[in-house]
Amino acid sequence: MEIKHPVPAVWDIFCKVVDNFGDAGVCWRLAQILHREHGLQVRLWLDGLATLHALAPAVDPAVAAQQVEGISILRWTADKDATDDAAVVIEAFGCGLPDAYVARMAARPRPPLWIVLEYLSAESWVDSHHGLASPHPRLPLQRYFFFPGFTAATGGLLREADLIARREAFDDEARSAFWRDLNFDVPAPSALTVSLFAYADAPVTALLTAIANDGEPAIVAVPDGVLMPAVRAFFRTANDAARTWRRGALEVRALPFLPQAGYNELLWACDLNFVRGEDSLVRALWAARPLVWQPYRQDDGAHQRKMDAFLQRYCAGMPAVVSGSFRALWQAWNSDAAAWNPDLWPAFRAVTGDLGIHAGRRARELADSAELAAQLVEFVRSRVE
Ligand code: TRH
Repeated sequence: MEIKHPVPAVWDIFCKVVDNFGDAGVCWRLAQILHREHGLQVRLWLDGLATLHALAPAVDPAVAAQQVEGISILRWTADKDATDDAAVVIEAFGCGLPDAYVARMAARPRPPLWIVLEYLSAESWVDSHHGLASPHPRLPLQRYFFFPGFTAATGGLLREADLIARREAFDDEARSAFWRDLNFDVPAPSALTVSLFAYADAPVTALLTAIANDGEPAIVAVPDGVLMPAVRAFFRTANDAARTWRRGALEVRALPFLPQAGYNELLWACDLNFVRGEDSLVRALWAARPLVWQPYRQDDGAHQRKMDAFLQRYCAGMPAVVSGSFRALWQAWNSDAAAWNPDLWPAFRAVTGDLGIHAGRRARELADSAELAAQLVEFVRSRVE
């Protein structure tokens, strides 16, 4: 029988909120899985507690040190040093660690394992970079680069152990309860339900116009955020209190920004999900529904390469006629409004049934691969033996 070496119990995760929700969202999810499923003591050092509060309302943004769901959440400010008894230190998205903390890491007889958690990408170079070590330029320390990804050569994707079972148990009754709890009518079965989460530069007006003109009923649910000005402008209303607007076949519902668990349910309750950045993309994949992704825009065009690489992987095995309509809508959604033409939406809508089957297949394949937090734990185990 294989005897597994124990994994050190105390882990620090350092995270800076650059902007948006993804950095905090990924770290919070990772912290929860490490604690709940691997029994680890996790401290999350975060500079943006208000962002985490939006995702996890139990977190009090005014409290510098608190325990939520078994995880220590510590406000991280530039002038404040971190205590340093962790055996594993995760630097999320290259946010940097406090200088004094790093110096003490190097001074310890057995320095902690320093892991840089990187951004998700489907690009092929990730396979050969995952797990590589890089020596610190001045101190006797190594940093290991851990890449999330879609192949067996990468760190995989975050997935709670019970996620797929919870999604499968989310039946019609749960779906109806989801809408009622938000004080909305249960959508008619004939309506296509769509969740819409995107950056402010997405061609929202073009999409809403296309859906309104389509003639087939659709309900678009928009969590509170940067899209609301464009939605209000589309309906020519400044009424902040309104929660539902209609034009033609289109109904738009203004949702609150949901806690992370509620956002899962929104994705399960909808027939089609528009997502952005990193974490909501992964959530949409686990939701096993058709999806449209807007990657986080980067000045050097890296987002376009990321999208192309993802599309290449995701569309493998998709019939050409389906992938043609699918890719066309994705490209237009990631361009400006001038790239839209009236055929895009009807062509996409016509293939949503096929896209649903494909999404189910992809979710099953991905769920057969090793999960990110579990791989991280094994990575640590293999280096402390
Ligand atoms: O918020 P984002 O745009 O974050 C981005 C990306 O992570 C990007 O990689 C990073 O470089 C940039 O920030 C700085 O998108 P993302 O990653 O999908 O994170 C959104 C989080 O918000 C995710 O955890 C889901 C959650 N969410 C809710 O909990 N409730 C909601 O109502 C919505 C819309 C999202």
